[in-house]
Amino acid sequence: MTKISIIGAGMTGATAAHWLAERELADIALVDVVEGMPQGKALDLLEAMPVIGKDVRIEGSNDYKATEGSDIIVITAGLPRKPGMSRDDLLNTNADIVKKATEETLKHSPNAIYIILTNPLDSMCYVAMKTGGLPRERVIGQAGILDSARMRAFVAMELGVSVENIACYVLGGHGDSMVPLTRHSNVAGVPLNETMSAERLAAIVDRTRKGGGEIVALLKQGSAFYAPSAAIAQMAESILKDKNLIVPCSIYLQGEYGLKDIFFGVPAQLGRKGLVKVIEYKLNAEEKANLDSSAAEVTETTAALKL
Ligand code: TXD
Repeated sequence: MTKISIIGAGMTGATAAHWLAERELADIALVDVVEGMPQGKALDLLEAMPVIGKDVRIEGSNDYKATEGSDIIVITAGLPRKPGMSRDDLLNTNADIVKKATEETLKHSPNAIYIILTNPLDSMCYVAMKTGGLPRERVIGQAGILDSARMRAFVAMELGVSVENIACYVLGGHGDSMVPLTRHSNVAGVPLNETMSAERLAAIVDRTRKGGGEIVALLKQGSAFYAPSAAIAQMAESILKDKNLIVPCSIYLQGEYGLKDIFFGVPAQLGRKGLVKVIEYKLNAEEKANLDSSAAEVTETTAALKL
């Protein structure tokens, strides 16, 4: 049986286990530093399997040995944002956590593909890749599926159309400088800007950019977890089933989009070996300028890492 280990059994990690178990994709190990918590959540989820009719083994542990033989390692360990706190505030605390999680899991699963969630996302991907000495194909950050899904949800609400008909692409860094590409987004093939007024579209773009903060402000503690963890399940499925799904992810760029040496949100094809290919859109000058300024922010944050 294939196996997915999730490091950090908090809101995002545990909810990812839930979505993954529902898809019966792989056995699951949940690891966290809090004593008893990953064990308790894993047992509770395991006891739900007879009800939903899925044969999935789920183990919770405080020991990295539980991750032995994983095909995919998901890292959600870290501290979430508090209201008013930027993603970058979390930088070096979470870098240490991601570093340790990468080192420890690699000992038990030398060939695993890493899906990183911990914020600030693009920089944490860099930490995992550098710490593990991993090829870029095996380190993929989750942000773009979430940001694009938020935009899709807002468009669906605006137009009263099925979410399935709506394709949106949000690229760039996972921060307020993210770049919703309205020209490439569409509703059943109709360009997005032909489906609503420029004002409504601008409002949706703005809400998308601030989508994470909107939830943080509402929850008062913690940050979004349902949508981010659903995105993990979609990525894991494309990898394990070698579906070659193209979704926006944070990928280490080596010249694509004119950018180098940073993790950055771009459309990426995901298959059994992880990253198969970066898809490059033709961008106009404004789109390119927006991506460049988002890239400058990511570069600055990553440069502040004390590795
Ligand atoms: O789209 C995205 N990339 C994101 C990112 C969407 C949602 C959450 N995002 C980030 O993931 C968020 O900003 C945080 O940096 C992480 C985890 O968010 P979550 O909402 O799941 O936070 P929780 O509920 O606090 O869970 C974090 C868990 C918690 O149980 C801690 O005990 C555990 O991480 N933790 C650790 N586990 C293992 N090892 C170490 N060292 C460790 N430190 C903390």
